[in-house]
Amino acid sequence: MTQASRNAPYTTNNAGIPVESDEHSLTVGPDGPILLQDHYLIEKMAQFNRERVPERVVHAKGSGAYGFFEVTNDVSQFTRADLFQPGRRTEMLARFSTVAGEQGSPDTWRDPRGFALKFYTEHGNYDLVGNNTPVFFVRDTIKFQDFIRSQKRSPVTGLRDHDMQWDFWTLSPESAHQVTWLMGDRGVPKTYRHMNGYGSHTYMWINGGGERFWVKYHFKTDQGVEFLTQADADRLAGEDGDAHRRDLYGSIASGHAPSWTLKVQIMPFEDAADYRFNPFDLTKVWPHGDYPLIDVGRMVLDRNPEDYFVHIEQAAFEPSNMVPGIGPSPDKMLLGRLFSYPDTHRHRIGPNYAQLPPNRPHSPVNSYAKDGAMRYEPSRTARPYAPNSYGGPAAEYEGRFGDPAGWRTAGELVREAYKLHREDDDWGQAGTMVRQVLDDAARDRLVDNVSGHLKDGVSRPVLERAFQYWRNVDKETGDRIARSVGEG
Ligand code: HDE
Repeated sequence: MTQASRNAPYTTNNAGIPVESDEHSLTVGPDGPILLQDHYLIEKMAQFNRERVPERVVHAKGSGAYGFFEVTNDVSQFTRADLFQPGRRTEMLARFSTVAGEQGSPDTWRDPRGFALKFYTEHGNYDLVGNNTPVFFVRDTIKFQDFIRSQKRSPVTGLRDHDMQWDFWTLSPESAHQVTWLMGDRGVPKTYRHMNGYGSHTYMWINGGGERFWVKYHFKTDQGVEFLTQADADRLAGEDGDAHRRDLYGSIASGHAPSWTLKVQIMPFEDAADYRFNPFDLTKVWPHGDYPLIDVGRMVLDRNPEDYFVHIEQAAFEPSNMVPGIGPSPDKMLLGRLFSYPDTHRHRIGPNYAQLPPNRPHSPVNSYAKDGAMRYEPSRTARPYAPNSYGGPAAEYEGRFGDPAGWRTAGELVREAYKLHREDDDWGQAGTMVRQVLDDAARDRLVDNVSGHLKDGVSRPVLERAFQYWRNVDKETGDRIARSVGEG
């Protein structure tokens, strides 16, 4: 079939030059040697060998879509951030992911799910990079790398290893709250559409008058929270490793755009110092009775990316992308993340990753950055330095975008745990969840999931610690798990 008869565009090489064939290499006679001058053949092979960028070191398997966020409730008394002003509608990108699995791993492995959002606001990109759980396994950045390695593959066997996982968790009691979430129903959402998203950390909001507030984000799925049992998850992992990716893409393609309702908890700035829990400790939640949920708006994902690699594999989310009216908090995990994400993007994608389609702001970029590999946008000024007297961009933050985020602090340089607040401990909120949030059936599934996980390759000394870990969370639950696994 000729190209003309197929009414298709003619094939070119990467330089736009029409090519003669995708069937036959250039040879001397039909049976002769291939010629080095077959530039197109060489381009095809060389391009193929360079198609991979390093996968994300965590959250490698994921799926994403574009959409919009629209404000439905006036929260301008708490923040001046453009995207949260009444009447605002902001284009956005979301990516959902598992944590420990590689790119080819099944979507239905038991794991927290990444819930990464990029809002293309009038004042630059705002990235809120959360999970489907409101807490995390550790509370100090310095332990994150070790935690992740305990969840991934053994350097000896190349296999994932439950003994490594429980060895780390039982030596890190601060993990108990998140492990309770992980081993419960939230550990395997039915689809990406049937899970909530959380900013997890405490952040700062600043209003137009410069007043500061602490804030936690809750994205409640409008599809309802639904989960898979371990048996269903295991079956699907075998039948269709891309079940969640297929569901998200298919539901958007068929016009069933998933949506989430954003609510926030607001803590007055002055409350933090004396709150009963450390409000910046990422292993803790703020009970809703203390700080009720306030409606903000609605997030809708209604557009699939036209090219998965360009828009999702190269998407670069960074918690450090905070726009005027939003800032960090003293949460040690959040502060560590502010460095890590841009660092990983520069390594994984290159110094000019912010110019790629999913990462490019929809608002003007007037930075003095220039050159570097794969640079695409021209410099905005003939004078690539500040200050300059030739009309180049000038930082005049105070005048137009209000007070920057910040807080007063002082102290000796130490390596110590957070100071405890009066109800801080490692087990209390996990125990409250087991006893007051889970119903009997959910508790039964938690016991089954933990027991099943412990029976699969966890050594005796670690097992004993695991039984005590769960007894510390809730005595009865710990006893049930120990009986089910077989206490030594
Ligand atoms: Fe991440 N995390 N993280 N993480 N994380 C990454 O950045 C990191 C943490 C989360 O869909 C990496 O682009 C540190 C908490 C999501 O592209 C890396 C710490 C939460 C995604 C990184 C944490 C997250 C990542 C690897 C401890 C929920 C995927 C690839 C301080 C609140 C984003 C990348 C996407 C990805 C660092 C802990 C969520 C290595 C240092 C807590 C959703 O930079």
